[in-house]
Amino acid sequence: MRNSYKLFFILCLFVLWSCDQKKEETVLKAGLVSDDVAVFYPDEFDSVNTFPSLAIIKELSYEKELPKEWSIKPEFTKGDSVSIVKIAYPEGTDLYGNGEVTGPLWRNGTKIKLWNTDNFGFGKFDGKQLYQSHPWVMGVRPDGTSFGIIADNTYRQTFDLQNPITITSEGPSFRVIVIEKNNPAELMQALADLTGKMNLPPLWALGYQQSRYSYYPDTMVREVAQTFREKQIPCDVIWMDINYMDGFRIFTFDPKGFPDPKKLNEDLHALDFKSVYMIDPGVKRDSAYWLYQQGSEGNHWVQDSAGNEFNGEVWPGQCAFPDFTRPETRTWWSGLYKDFMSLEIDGIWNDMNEPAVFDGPEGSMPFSNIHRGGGDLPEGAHIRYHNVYGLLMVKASREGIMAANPDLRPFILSRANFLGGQRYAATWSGDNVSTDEHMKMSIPMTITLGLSGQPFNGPDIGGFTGDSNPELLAKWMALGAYYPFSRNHSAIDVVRQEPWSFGKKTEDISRTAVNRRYRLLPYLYTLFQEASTNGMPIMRPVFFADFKDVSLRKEDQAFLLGENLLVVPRWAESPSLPKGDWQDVPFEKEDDGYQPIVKLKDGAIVPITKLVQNTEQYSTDSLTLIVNLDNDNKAIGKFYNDAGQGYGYQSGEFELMEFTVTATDAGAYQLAAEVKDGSWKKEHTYRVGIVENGEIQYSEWKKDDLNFKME
Ligand code: NBV
Repeated sequence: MRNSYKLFFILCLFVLWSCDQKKEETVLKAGLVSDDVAVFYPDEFDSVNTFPSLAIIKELSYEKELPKEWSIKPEFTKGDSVSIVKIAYPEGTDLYGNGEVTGPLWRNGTKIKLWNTDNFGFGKFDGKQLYQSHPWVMGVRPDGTSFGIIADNTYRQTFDLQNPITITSEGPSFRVIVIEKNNPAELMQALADLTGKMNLPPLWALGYQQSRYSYYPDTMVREVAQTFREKQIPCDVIWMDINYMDGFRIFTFDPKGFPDPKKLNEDLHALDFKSVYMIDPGVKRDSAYWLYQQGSEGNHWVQDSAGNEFNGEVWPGQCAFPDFTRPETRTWWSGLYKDFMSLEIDGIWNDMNEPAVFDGPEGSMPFSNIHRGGGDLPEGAHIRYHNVYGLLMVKASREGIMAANPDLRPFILSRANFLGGQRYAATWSGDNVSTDEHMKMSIPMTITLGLSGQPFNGPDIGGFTGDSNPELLAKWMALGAYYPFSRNHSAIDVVRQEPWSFGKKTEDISRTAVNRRYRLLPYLYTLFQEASTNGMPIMRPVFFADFKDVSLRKEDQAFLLGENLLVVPRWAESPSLPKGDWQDVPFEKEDDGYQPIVKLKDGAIVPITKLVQNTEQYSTDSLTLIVNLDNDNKAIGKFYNDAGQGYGYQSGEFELMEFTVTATDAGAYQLAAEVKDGSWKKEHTYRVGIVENGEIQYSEWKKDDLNFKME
């Protein structure tokens, strides 16, 4: 070999070697991003088609190498046009999560598909494919230590929860994030750090809400509102479903049924009601419709694979669909809410945003449709963006509502969403059925969404499709008082199911239930504030009361509301309840046999307030502290309070208090009410109710009288 050739050969080898070194240096396959969060990249990791993550809000850069003892390690393989991840876990681990799912709380052995689907009555695909996607599973080991797994991609994928867990995505290779924590509560907070928290909603959104598909015309809306006030059943919100629109054209009003929506909303406000209106994504393909014209001029529509406007059938007929991956389209969409909200509308309901397309494959768009992207989102096929269509829609809706009403907290309810979607909207579980089975299943469904990052959710109370009946509605209203989102809603073709629709008995049971919710508002609002700051679910599985007690791991009839209340429905069969001296709270003098047994934790205090008919009347001037003294004769509880609306709380206009009640000697108690945070210094008077053996004994606490005697 001539010398020059030799030199060239050596040079080539050197270049190859140094490239390889560089690869070694920069492409770490797994590493810690913090002490207990690891990220794993497959060999063929495809950043172009999986980044940016729409679930994760944190930059995940390696801090350290993965420690040798790290136990939950994904293994990546490629199949026939699928990317597969297998994750083995120790036997005896209990699995939870996966977002919106039918079936039990305990997820071991289940298999679901993540492909947002309009699933009427949960009847399609055996109910294993619903409206939202949460590529998230958590495992709780017998000793309570917990891990969480995020498959950080948006493609259509299945989660098969055997051992190993198999995640099969119809997309390119994606990264997997694994969290390790001491217990599931810490895991929840870590999930919220990564995917974001729900923002504190306006207080009115915590009230009981009444809906139907549809109240029409507006006189019916007024009548329903009036009836709540006459019958003294507390209620905060009336919902307007699609029939308020003119021929199902979004952002319009039916001239006959809803001739003056502003006046309607003002009248509702005069009765201290709020109004929420539905907006779907499909825009009627109608050349005479201003919104369709605007969308076409702005080039805002999702395209088919040939680059033409895609049309599909929804309520209004053939529709075009905004391409929410485009920043310009999101800005346009946001802007539409300005005039709409100026009609004194309080909240927005985004439905059908899977998106549902009646004449499309599996009830949606063809996989090959094009979303053009922009900003940091690359162009991609529908199979990539389908599962986040709803998330991007509600992100834009939220921005629009906030711009329209900068001083008010937004409230949006969305049917479709994705892991992390709690940042933008609350949710409900779609079109359930008026059966005992669906009522009971709503408990694990609500809990599971909470364990998947979405605390603000609940089902249609009474059931959406199929006729409800007096007994079912009574049971469901009694339970519904404890859902984070508490709304009665029903389909167009079923019997009416307002609380009074089935006669006095159901009405009375419903009233008692809703009364309880309103009395519990100080506690409930404190839980919402907690969820908005640290991501803790509002409705929690019973095993959160004792992470090490494995006998609680499958319990999904009873549930916890926050840390201090345990709710046991009357129909629960041999529920597994936590150990300890949980005491029944006797809310009413007489038991109607339907209200769940509500138990207060040992050593805990729950603040409640006087009964009001809506949150406009909410007052915390005089609080009742329900107290369950522990063995040391002590109890502690928290209370959060702010204006219930607006953003003053972000600059300190709130009070976060801690109450301590101590029994000093026989029958004498001391109350300490300490402001822990916030600049508010409100005057409160207190009544202390000590619960013991199903009895409650009240005592007034007068100002400057820190020691008081029980009466
Ligand atoms: O807008 C009508 C309904 C709505 O009431 C329901 O809550 C959504 O889940 N919507 C679905 C469309 C059609 C239901 C058959």
